[in-house]
Amino acid sequence: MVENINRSIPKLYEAFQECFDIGAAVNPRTIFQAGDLIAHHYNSLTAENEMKFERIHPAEDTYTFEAADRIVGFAREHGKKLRGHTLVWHNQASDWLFQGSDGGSVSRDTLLARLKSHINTVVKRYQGDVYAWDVVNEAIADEGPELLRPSKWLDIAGPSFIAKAFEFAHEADPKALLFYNESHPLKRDKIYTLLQSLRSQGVPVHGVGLQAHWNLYDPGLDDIRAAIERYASLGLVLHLTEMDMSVFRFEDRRVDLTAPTEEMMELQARRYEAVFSLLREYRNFIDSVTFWGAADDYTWLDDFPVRGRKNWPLLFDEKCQPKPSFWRVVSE
Ligand code: 9MR
Repeated sequence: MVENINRSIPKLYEAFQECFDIGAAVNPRTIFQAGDLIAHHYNSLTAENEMKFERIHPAEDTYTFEAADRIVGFAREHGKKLRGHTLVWHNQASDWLFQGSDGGSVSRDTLLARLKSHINTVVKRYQGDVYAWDVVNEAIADEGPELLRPSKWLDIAGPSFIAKAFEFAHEADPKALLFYNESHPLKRDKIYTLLQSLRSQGVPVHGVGLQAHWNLYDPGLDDIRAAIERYASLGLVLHLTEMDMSVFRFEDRRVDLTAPTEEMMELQARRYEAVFSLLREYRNFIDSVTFWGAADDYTWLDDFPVRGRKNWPLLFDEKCQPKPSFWRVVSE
């Protein structure tokens, strides 16, 4: 256990009670190592990897629910909301899904039938626990004029795999809120185009997830504001689904730091303060803000974009103690 938490400090989620839920992405290791911190400060949880295709459905007739079930059990025990992540992604999708019995590419009909069966099984299993699903994750092209990113989903099933996924999820759990989840605020026009087209076809999509993997310098507040306004104009619910604030610029590959500098932590506190003050302004549109981790003892950024380089992107430090960023965010 790394944590020894101070229960007399404000609960993070209570500081935002009038605005939106405050969530954390968790995994079996963090609910074990930092369970008290998670239970104290966050009122919504997302499984970081445990509900993804590859993890939960590694072979056509094999489902591995144990790790996801453990997270669902923790959420139940502590009365936390749960966001489901994620049903369709180009990444962490099992290879068998796209292969036919002859080893070649599967047909469109078979792929869609497999998708339906997967979504039906997973969504029904967590019906009543998971109130919102990231149904499709990062389907939009990172660059260039194309709307959609090249993927096996797109190659085999064509663009309608997106609408199909939402339809299957809605059929499996008509009460679940269904989200399209994407990364960068600069993709906002493409996201808008995709969502508008889904809405005009009557596809059951209820919300946009804005991931928010940001750093001390980028993106600018104006871009964040513009993205929020654009999505809000669609009349959809907005969730910030994967927030963190790396201390490095994306291009910065230096590996010489063993602890964050004071200057970095001050800059981070100012950024978080400014970001949360912006989010409060849009509280009528934003229902949930989830951090992609609970505390700096574990973050996916320790392995990205430089494997093994420590990062300190969250509101609590490696010992689960509140950082300057925490104080600035709760005392607004
Ligand atoms: O945090 C996740 C990390 O542990 C996995 O190795 C990685 C696999 O690509 O996925 C990370 O989570 C991603 C999330 O599911 C979707 N948006 C981007 C996140 C960071 O890569």
